[in-house]
Amino acid sequence: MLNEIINLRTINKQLNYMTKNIMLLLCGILCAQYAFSQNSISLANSNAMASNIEKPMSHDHMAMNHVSMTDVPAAKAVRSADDAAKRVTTMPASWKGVVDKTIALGTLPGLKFDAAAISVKAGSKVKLTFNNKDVMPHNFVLTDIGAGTEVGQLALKLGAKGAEMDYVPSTPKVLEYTSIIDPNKSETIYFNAPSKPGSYPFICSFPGHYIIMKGVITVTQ
Ligand SMILES: [Cu+2]
Repeated sequence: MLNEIINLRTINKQLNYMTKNIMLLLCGILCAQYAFSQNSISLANSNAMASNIEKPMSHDHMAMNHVSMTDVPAAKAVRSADDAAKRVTTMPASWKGVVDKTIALGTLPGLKFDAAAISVKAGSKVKLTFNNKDVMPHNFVLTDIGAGTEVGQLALKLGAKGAEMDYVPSTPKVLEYTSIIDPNKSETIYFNAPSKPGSYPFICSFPGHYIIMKGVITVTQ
């Protein structure tokens, strides 16, 4: 009997130890992945800057193309026009300065948005400012009805190219998004609320955050 108890205790200890190790390993992989992709971006940027310096005043077409490419942040170069249209950071001219709904969304420590439930009218003109007050980078991704988890999982599958895509997968299930916002930075996006009433989940798609960092925008008639 005593032997069995001792055995059980040993097994329990080993299990605890294994769980801790697996958690540490997972954290390590996520951090390394993020750091790696951040480094590739800054390398790409510095290479682009270097080639710019070589030919600053040239007017041939190749060089002009080259210069205009460097004007586009490396992080956005990977996007299709459709995906880029889901992150509009200047007010559309057709709005003529009129916004129906202004949303200020922030973050809290512990992978949380500071508002879990937001309500907007169908089709209304929304100005959303995402202000990251946390110590970790986060983003805001509005998804189609019921698609929060699916989009979070697709973001995980982006792997090494995730960072340059702001961890936003290319899918119709993503409706609007901000880029990944560093601590104490913010970004404002403009979009028309969905025309179909319903519950539209929003998440942070930074790897793994979607599991708990989420909320819902309720679109009303
Ligand atoms: Cu996050």
